[in-house]
Amino acid sequence: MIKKICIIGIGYIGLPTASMFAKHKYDVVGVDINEKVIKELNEGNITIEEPNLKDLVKDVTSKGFLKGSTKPCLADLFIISVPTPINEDKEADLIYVINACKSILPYLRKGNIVVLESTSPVGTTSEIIKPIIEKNNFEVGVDIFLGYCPERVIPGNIIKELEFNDRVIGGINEISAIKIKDIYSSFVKGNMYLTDTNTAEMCKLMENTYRDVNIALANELTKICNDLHINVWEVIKYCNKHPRVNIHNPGPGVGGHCLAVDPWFIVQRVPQIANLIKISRDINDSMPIYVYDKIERILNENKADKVVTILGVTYKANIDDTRESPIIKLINILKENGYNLRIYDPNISEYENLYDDFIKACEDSELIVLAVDHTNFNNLDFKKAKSVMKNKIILDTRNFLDCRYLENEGFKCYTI
Ligand code: SAJ
Repeated sequence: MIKKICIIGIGYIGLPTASMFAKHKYDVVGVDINEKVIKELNEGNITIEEPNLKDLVKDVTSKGFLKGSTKPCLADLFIISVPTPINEDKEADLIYVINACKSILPYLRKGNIVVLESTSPVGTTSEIIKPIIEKNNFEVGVDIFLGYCPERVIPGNIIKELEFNDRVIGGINEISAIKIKDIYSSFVKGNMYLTDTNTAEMCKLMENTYRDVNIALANELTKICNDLHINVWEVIKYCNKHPRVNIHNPGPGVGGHCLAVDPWFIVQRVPQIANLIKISRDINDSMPIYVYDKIERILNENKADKVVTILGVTYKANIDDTRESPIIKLINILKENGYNLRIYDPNISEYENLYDDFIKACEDSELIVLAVDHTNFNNLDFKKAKSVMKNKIILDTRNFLDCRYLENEGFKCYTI
């Protein structure tokens, strides 16, 4: 019987997962090397922005089902949910996974279950985690049950998707997979499909790669349409009326800790085969410079100075996360080229040249660049902004704003 769960890494995925188990009355300890995160957690607070997470954490910590600690402890189930970033050579840095695994060794007992949740290159569970556990003289699959059980949740809707999305669970052997499914079924209402660890690891990588490659196709289509003077948004709209076509949205690039990272884990393993995946990454990475070139052309065309307002810094809409954000790359390119920037993003609290007032961020500006499609940007007072701007130009990189309305208001509108 599983009673106690120890989760190593209580970030964007670990904390919601820990909270879900705690909600179902398991005795959960969330472990993190960040003392501030632990202190806040033990006071019932969270340090990340995610809808409904705050209330859930308050509830389970106040009832004593979830506690924070900087050290692991004895438990029945250990879940490793730490970051797997890429290094400069675009290879997975597994140091956090390795350290997390080593940190639980003194607490492992016969019959325990170990689950890796972190997105990892194929082979991580069987070739890296398993040998570390075996060093403690355990027979993995018999004494210790081991598997890979990645999440599939979208930031902004994590709590709901943790519960309702299907999962793929890879076990080091069948009994491990079955035991992991049993425990996750305490809160997962989606289907859970059982397989081996390498297959589950490849599924996780390929799901995000699928999306990245499709976005690359949309971004390449944008470049082609611009060259041929066709409106890409109209092309996409009509193509997607086909019952088996779903062209994704082009934009200023792909960010976040998943799509911009995971495809590289496949490329690193089979660089001679993964050509489409690599080229898609390169296309998506080229978008900030593509938007920069567009900004340059617009300003030249309108004989305007390099004073630009950027709306949005996060890697996508309605979140507070700026990791791998293509907008930061765009901002850096603009700065390197002598631009005077005014940045407005109510979802973040600190950034160079960040204004907390939209109208102030538009003062003397020559051009507004809509970089992120935060829903509340729909309510911005562009009429008022117009009165303080020098040139009344807008570049909408997401096809988000109502250009017809803005043009009626006297703006000149561009899209990518
Ligand atoms: N983007 C586009 N065009 C699109 C869709 C997205 O340019 O048509 C951009 C976004 O602006 C953003 C980036 O792609 O910069 C990634 O955003 P996203 O919403 O596609 O994905 P993430 O990274 O927030 O979450 C993904 C999800 N994976 C898939 O949808 C296949 C999520 O389900 C995963 O759980 C998550 O990665 C993860 O943790 O791996």
